[in-house]
This record gives sequence, C-alpha cells and structure tokens, in this order.
Amino acid sequence: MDPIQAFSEYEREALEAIENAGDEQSLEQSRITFLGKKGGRLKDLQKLVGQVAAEVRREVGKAFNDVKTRVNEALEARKALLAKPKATATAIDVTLPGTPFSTGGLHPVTQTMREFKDIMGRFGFTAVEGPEIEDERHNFVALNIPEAHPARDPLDNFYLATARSWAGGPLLLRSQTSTVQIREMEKTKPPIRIVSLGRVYRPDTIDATHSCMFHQMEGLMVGEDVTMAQLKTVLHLFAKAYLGEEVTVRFRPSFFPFTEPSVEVDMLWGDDWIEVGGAGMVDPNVFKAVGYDPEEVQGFAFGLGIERFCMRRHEVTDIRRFYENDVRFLRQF
Ligand code: FA5
Repeated sequence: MDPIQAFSEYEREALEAIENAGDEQSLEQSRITFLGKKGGRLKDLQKLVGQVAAEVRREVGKAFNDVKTRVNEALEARKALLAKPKATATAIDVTLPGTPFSTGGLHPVTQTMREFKDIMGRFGFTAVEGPEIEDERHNFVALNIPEAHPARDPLDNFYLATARSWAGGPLLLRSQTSTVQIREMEKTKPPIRIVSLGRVYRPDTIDATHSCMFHQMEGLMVGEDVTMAQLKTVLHLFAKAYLGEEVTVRFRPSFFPFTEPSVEVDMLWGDDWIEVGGAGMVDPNVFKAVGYDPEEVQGFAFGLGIERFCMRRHEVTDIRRFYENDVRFLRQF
C-alpha cells in the first residue's frame, strides 16, 4: 500500500472522528483509536515508514510526522472547545424560578382621588386644578372671610414668611380647596359644575384624624335652579358610590362664611360618626366678589376630607399611616 495514500486516508478518518466527537468521552475514544500508543492506527502507519526504500524514507517520514502533528492539533483544539462552558442559548434552565422585580404602586390617597374624579365625572362634574400657594383674596377675601376673622390668624395658617403676591399681599399654603371655587368663577360664566382635588395645609394638632397636610375634594355647582336638595342628593349618591349602599350620611347645621345655609357632613363608622366635610349654598357675597349677580344665580359647594373617606373604606384607624411611608402598609392598597 502506498504509504502517502494510507496517511491521507488515516488523516481524513481521524479528523472526521474528532470533529464528530460530541463530548469528552467520545473524543478520548477517538484519541485511543487514532493516536493511542498501544494498538492505535498510528503504530501501523509508522511501520510503513520503515518498509519504504531508503531514498524516499526521509520524505515519507516527514509526511508521517506532518499528519501526526495535524491530527494531534485537531484533537487538542476539539478538547479545548468541549471543555468550554456551553453557549448561553443552550445553558438556560427554564425550570428555575424567575427573578421577581418589584414595581411601584399608586399611593392610596392618589388611588382615592382618581376614583373620586371618576365618580364625580359620572355625575357630570369636571375636574379642575388650582395652585397650592395662594393669596389672601382666593383663600379668604372672596370667600367672605373678613380681615378680623379668626380663620385668618397666622397661627392657624402656613403663611410664607417673605413671599408676596403680585398685588403685594402675603402668600400662604392654601388651607382649603374652596380657593378653586373662586378661581373657577373668576374665569367662567355659569352654569358651572366642577370638582377640584388636592392638598391643603393647616397647622392643626396632629392626631388619628388630623394631619397638617391633607387632601380635600371641592365641589361647586352654579346655575339658575340649584338647590340644597340637589346638594344633599349629590353627596348621598357620592358616598354610596364610593362606600356602598349601606353607608349612612347625616347633615348637621353649621357655619361657613362662604355658604348660607351651611352644613357639616358626617358618616357613620361602626357606632361613631366621623366628620367628612362641609357644604352649603354659596353665599351671595361670594357671588358678588367674582362679579356674578346673586339675584340670577344660585349654587352649592362642598369640601370633603379625602383621607377620611379612604380610612372609612379600608378601615384605617389612624391618618398618620398614610404619611409614614411604611411599605408594609402601602402595599395593602
Ligand atoms: C372646609 O375646609 C370648607 N372649605 C369646606 C366647605 C367647602 C364648606 C365648600 C362649604 C362649602 P372644614 O375645615 O370643616 O371645611 O374641612 C372639611 C373637611 O376636611 C373635614 O370635614 C375633614 O374631613 C377634613 N379635614 C379638616 N381638617 C383636617 C385635618 N387636619 N386632617 C385631615 N382632614 C381634615
């Protein structure tokens, strides 16, 4: 047999076997077959080198060595490849549990405000916004709260120490959302049907039902035939829409400078009544302050404490829970 032909046949078969070895075990098997010291095919080829004529022995010997080197190299290369970690695509273990990641959630008060807007939207009230930093006209004067009124006491409000309004008067953090009634009437003509939800600030003593920053929903309806009966109906329907049919609401005669007559709104919670808002028929002086003719229009207004409704629905007995940023509490909503 021509030794050169035998070498190339051997090389082709060896390289094919190495290439096809799918794991280290079968590669080792190929190594024993093709390169093994005892009984490997290399040994037979080496014998051929000894049998050729002396003048070509050198050349045949070189060809033998070259083949041996190439097969050895191929084996090493394949070994290194099989030892590498598998490509990621085949290394994913789909049976492993996933890595959970936490998502943020809306604060319960934000959720409540969204639901309030939704409910009032169904009753035909459009949501509008007003600023949290106010001047005295919108927080007091136009709301029929005169200069000497105790509600304007600096100890009962967060006045901003240095800031002044464009008209020169002091500015304060609004103490009620009723400011937005004035802003809305200043820029539109009746009929009006709006709600405004947002933060208000008061230096109240903090306890289970009082915070110094809380949220209110203001409602205002102005037209030619707006009545106290409609006010009561809207508030009853609203409370039922948010808390369910079984909720009990009561109205107590009260006083606000900007409404006449005025009521306070309470809700039954267990055996106790909790005050949730104030309301009444818009005072003629308020209409005059915004340039409306009180002989031609009437209106009702209300201001509800948003946290207190949310507390009642979710059985939260302390308003401070909303503002402690305790994730264990916030996660429940
Ligand atoms: C007012 O703020 C009036 N502007 C409401 C109003 C609007 C009356 C329109 C007439 C017409 P009052 O101060 O009672 O009213 O507050 C209304 C509601 O806000 C309270 O019933 C209560 O639910 C909530 N509230 C008041 N103070 C606090 C506080 N410190 N912390 C949490 N909620 C409060």
